Amino acid sequence: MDNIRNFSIIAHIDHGKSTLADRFLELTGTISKDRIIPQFLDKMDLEREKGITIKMKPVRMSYNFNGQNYILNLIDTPGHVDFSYEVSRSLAAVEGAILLVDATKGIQAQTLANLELAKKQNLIVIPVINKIDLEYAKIEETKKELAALLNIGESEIIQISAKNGVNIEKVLEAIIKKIPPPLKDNILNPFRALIFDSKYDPYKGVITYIRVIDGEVKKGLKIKFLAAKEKAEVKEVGYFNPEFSPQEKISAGEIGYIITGIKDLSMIKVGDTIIEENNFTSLPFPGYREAKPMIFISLYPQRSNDFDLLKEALLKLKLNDPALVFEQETKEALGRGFRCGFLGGLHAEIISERLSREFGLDLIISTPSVVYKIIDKKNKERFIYSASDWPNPSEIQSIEEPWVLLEIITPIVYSAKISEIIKSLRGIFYETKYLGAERIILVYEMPLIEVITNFYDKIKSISKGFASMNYNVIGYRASELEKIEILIAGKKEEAFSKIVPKDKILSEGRYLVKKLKENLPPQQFELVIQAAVRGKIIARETIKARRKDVTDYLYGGDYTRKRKLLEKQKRGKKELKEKGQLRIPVETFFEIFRE
Ligand SMILES: Nc1nc2c(ncn2[C@@H]2O[C@H](COP(=O)(O)OP(=O)(O)OP(=O)(O)O)[C@@H](O)[C@H]2O)c(=O)[nH]1
Ligand SMILES: [Mg+2]
Repeated sequence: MDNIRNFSIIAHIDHGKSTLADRFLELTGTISKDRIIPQFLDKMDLEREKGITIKMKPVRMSYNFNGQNYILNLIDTPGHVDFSYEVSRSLAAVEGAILLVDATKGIQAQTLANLELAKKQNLIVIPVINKIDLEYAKIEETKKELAALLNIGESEIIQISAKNGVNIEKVLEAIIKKIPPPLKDNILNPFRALIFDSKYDPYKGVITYIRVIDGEVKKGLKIKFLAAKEKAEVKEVGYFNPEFSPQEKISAGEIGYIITGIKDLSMIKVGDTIIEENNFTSLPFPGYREAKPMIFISLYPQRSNDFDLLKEALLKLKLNDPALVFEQETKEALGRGFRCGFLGGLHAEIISERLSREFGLDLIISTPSVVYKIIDKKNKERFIYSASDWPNPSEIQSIEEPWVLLEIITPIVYSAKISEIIKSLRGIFYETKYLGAERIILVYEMPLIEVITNFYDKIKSISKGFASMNYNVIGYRASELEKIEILIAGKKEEAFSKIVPKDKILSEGRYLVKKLKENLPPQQFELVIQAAVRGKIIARETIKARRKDVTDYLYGGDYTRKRKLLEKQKRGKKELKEKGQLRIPVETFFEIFRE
């Protein structure tokens, strides 16, 4: 047990976590050099297409240092702000974290946010500067910033190139020397483990990812889940190699998985504690704080028969992504579906894509919405999660929407342009703070809805990728808002309804119909698209009737991938055509929501 080290790699997005993990896998011989592909642990289709990590990934490695063999349990984490729940969960399973900073970018918003998470868990932090091979790397400056942030000497910071494999051994040495091994005495206690992640497997049922805190677990052990109050028998235990690798047992201090054959999806909760069945004294771990959804989207199956499939799919995805929340709802125009809560726009897009790809579901997806507070004429408070539930204007006395305190770290040269955008999105200046000589932290107050819909992409592109942001909800504020409704071929399409500030009705209405025109698949007949407010038409576009092959129009972009999609979604398409209904691919919805 003295030779075990458990650690995560944390950083801002793209700072090189998964690339560093590649070098660890190589150097420890976990994966042979000829089998390594860049970002080896990013296995999911969507991770590879988007070039980002979405899920945390545990992997067990063994490494010989000074004649001693060590077990290194690594958890690679995502850097995008929408997946910070993955980071916080991984940190509860380890004793230390590598804090990686890209030398060309310096400290960024999620460097700070993730460091905070690590500190809260009292983890040992190993500071590492990456990408020193790049010509424009600002190594000295970054070192200064990081030393000041952590209150340490600059000599403690390791400089590496994860891409070229420079100084990786030094990081492994620091892990072994600085991060403490798990507590020794715990091995004598009865078995107790924390569930930090889980996954559904069609053959094996639920696979729970655990950090064993006390005792050990073997096949045949009778266990119980404390919060869920359920019992089960262990069918298989193992390590992450990174594939599931069955073992005789896993013991205190180790990270691994157990399979119990449970198929009831609502039974296993990430953050729950597992103990031996006949143990009545062990206490539960504090568990995880619940993820707090920021935006809501309604998902409806395009074929009403798919409702049960959608429900099952959401339950399965929730096992793998506890930040997803959902609740059943019924709407006149759309039938039975789910109101889903997400941590941000990318999170919503990823889940919707996974529903489509992994479960072959065709979905109707509503415009992303925050939770609006409406005081009606009878002085009653109502919370509205979707534009389609917006009350009749005659019933509304006042409206409030959530606001955030927004912090943007940017090189000073881009700050004027960024401030301009923020102001156009109703932002109110709060303060600026300086970070070194060339960078600044802009602090603004802004409506949450403006922050979570494409704002990040905008400031990224303006700042050539150098600006980063973080935000916290500060409460509700009064707003003047209106609902824009969309009519396609004269029929109201509730999914596209949107709540906008009163003074932006016209520009938003025009923009929405134009966006729909550009993205909707043409039909056999001319299609009129209209935007209306309080029953009055404010904008209009027409899509000409289609002539040629539908598939050309249905999908833009990469043809082979779309082709595969098409195969998957064939089921039921004919039925829709016969009914003359629009069929819209998942990515088209998000294309339309993007500004
Ligand atoms: N030149 C150079 N590029 C690097 C280095 N390390 C990583 N990169 C590149 O940086 C990009 C992002 O690397 P990733 O390893 O995916 O970054 P990440 O931190 O895992 O990203 P997320 O998981 O999405 O947060 C890739 O294009 C890498 O090739 C390095 O040391 N030098
Ligand atoms: Mg990654």
